[in-house]
Amino acid sequence: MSHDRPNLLPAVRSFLSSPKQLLIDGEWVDAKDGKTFATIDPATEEVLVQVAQASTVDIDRAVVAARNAFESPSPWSRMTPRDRSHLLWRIGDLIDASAEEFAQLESLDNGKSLASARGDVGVAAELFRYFAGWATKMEGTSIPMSVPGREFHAYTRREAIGVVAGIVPWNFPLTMAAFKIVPAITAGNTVVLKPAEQTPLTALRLGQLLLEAGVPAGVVNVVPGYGDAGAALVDHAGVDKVAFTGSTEVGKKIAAGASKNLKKVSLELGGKAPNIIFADADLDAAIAGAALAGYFNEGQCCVNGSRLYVQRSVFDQVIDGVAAAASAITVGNGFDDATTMGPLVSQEQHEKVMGYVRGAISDGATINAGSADRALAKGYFFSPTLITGVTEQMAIQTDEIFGPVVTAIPFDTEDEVVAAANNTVYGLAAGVWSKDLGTAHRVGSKLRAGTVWLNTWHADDVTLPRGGFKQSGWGRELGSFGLDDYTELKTVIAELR
Ligand code: TXE
Repeated sequence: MSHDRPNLLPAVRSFLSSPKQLLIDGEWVDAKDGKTFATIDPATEEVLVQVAQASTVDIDRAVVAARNAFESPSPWSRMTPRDRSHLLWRIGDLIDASAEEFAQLESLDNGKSLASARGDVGVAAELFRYFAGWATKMEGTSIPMSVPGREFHAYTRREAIGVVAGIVPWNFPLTMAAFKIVPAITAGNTVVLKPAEQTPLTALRLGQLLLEAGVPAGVVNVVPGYGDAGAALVDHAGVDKVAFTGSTEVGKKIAAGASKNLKKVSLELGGKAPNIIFADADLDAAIAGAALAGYFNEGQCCVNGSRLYVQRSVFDQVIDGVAAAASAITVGNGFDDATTMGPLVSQEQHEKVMGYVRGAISDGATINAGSADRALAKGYFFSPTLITGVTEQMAIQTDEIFGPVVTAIPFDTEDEVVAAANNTVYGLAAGVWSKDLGTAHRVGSKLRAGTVWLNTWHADDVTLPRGGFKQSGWGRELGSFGLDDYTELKTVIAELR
């Protein structure tokens, strides 16, 4: 078996050997046309398992189930906020109880190291527990009205939107599923989740666990499939909101599709984050931070710090340091304890990343660490790569690569680097390294990005909102703002006669 690993848990073996069906209306069912697709082990390039493939007719069944589960007087619509809160908390605990199983499945399906996958599973569990607190705190306000001679009581209510379609990518499969499911059900919506075709396994395992926790039938439906299944959700008249994380290209299609019947849309899209190191920074921390920014999660991260800008007087020192940090990363199978970087997720992604690096070399750029070739003979492995001698016009500098590739350019002045950093269609994340807090905060305020890190990178919490400026998205996820995009605001005006 391609997924054999020496330390595979019996629970994972048993999950892998059971049929992978669609979760619709609380039941595990085959696709109506019986189709399946293969999910590939990126470390071995072999088929891991076959998974039922949803098509338009299955999407319709799932949306109908979600609609029925939403509409009053369903068990879900009658559930009190307190009971929803307890349910969310219970799910968080159940994830923790199966944490190693989730981590192994994620590592097999996505390739990332077990250590990294364990971190993701912890975030998913915490997300359920954080939002458990919000279920009982969806408050409205009482608002005074001024109408001479008449009296009113006006107030607002935050209500669920209805059926939410969650369409997610493959870079953090379990956490991305949780990002969509958790705020949606906290607010009382129901969900149809379409995992990415590359990585459907942990979402299916999560589906099992939600049923086990007592989530009523139809409240969360899980329908693996390709882009056509996602497009069918976007087109479906029974869907009230689409929550998407993925490429900017598909995000535009989703916005256009959803506009036909004006569905609500939230989008978390691509990025090309600038990471700015000033000469007065703590250089050891900045170098380690630049490597983390560029190479965490195999660089397959929308907030990955892929454009490094270094003040000229320390440029060579920082380049040597980041190149050394890149070379110290151990590329290998995610199940090996020594591995700090697993394979890229798919052949497509592997070829895309190699193509960009080859393109940069033919454009005249220099490789300071890594190479343009596959890192290991088998598997979609690619070494962390650092590139200098690039210009702002090169494709490697303008396009989101979504691999462990960092480009570095020297700068002289603050104004010059701010202009270069903002010279992108994206605006998801950015970072500044300087011991001068005035410089750090001032430059941070000028960077057009939804998240700005000062003297750190990838520091995060489920309490913090995230999302993109410009073509990096619409709306914000998580934190206290995370429920806004999953609720409608109703104004109630009562005349006191
Ligand atoms: O993304 P897609 P892909 C970027 C990254 C990567 C590139 C391509 O640069 O190299 O996108 O990756 C579903 N209607 N990001 O092709 O296609 C699809 O099935 C509705 C950034 O994997 O955007 C999957 O579930 N849905 C990103 C999801 O969209 C459609 C994370 C994402 O796939 C659809 C991933 C359609 N027409 C990739 N077409 C981030 N922001 O984190 C596809 N899908």
